[in-house]
Amino acid sequence: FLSRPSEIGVTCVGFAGGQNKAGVDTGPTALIDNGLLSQLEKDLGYTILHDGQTHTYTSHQPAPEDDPIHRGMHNPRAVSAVTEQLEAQVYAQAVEGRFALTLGGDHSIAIGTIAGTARAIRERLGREIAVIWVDAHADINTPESSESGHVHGMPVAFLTGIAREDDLKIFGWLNKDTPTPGSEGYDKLGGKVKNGGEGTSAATGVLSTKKLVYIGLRDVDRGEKEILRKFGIKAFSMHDIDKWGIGRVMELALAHIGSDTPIHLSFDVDALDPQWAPSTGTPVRGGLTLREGDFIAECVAETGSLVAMDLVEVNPSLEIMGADETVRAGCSLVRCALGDTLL
Ligand code: 6HN
Ligand code: MN
Ligand code: MN
Ligand code: MN
Repeated sequence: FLSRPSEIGVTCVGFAGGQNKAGVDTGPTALIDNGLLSQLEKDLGYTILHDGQTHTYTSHQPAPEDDPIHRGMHNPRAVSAVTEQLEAQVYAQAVEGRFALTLGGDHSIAIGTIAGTARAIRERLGREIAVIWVDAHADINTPESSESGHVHGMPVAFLTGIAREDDLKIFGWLNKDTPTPGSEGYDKLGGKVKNGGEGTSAATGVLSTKKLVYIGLRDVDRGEKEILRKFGIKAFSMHDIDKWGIGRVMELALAHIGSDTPIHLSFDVDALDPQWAPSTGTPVRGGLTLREGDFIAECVAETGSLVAMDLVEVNPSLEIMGADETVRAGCSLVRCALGDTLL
């Protein structure tokens, strides 16, 4: 149902406000300076549509003094404004049938990219997307369960509707079209209430919890584990990868999504072991090898259903010795997702 896109719409997001370490905003420039876009163009034959900018969205962001902590979240209005803008940019690419490639930036930007892809695919193909989230972390904290207050640990909660805000300037724009929790027929989490009884463990957001698969998890907060269990979310941890091997895990992950489902791949470079990707804000040892990371991207490419990808959390300013390695690993992941290593 999908033909291989010949055009890639690239969006570079120089944003670091979802966490507290400077430098992740320069990730896109580092990836492009390493030749990523020319590799996609010259070696793989794609047409690249890129405005040549790394967007900082400064005119959309409130001044820091106008963006106080809300429900424990740091920079909530800035992250909301940037992701709302990004949603429209990614939508504009994907709705034209282009592969939407977004270079981050911290992982909070996935609020915008996934919402944009979901809207475009719904409109263009009448289909719900699935998301493969490759990360050391689950990024599914609610503002209340988060210990850090960093929104890059929360994007999945907002996308699935597990976390919600009515304030349009604080992610309320995300659930304009989905029911308000607690309204008639819905429980406090936005889950559909069956036969007037307890709410089911289904939330309503731009992404269904049933269409989400994690790979590479190894640092999941206690509150997040509870959420994963409550909503029955499919997750393959490093333990699962050690046990079954990455080949089997990819078979299971893709089987869960089902064939013929448009896929958005959200790849946090910290899924890789710090040996391969040390220049990232929240490194966790015991991660994927470079080959396992590339293999994941290759398997997703092989489905022919990949419509969008984020590559996030490359922070060239951390670990001066290793920045090059991390950037090269990031470029490799993107090339593999776009079919480079498939014969
Ligand atoms: N990331 N679970 C931690 C938190 O602050 O909520 C870490 C989040 C990391 C987010 O790597 O994209
Ligand atoms: Mn992440
Ligand atoms: Mn992470
Ligand atoms: Mn932790």
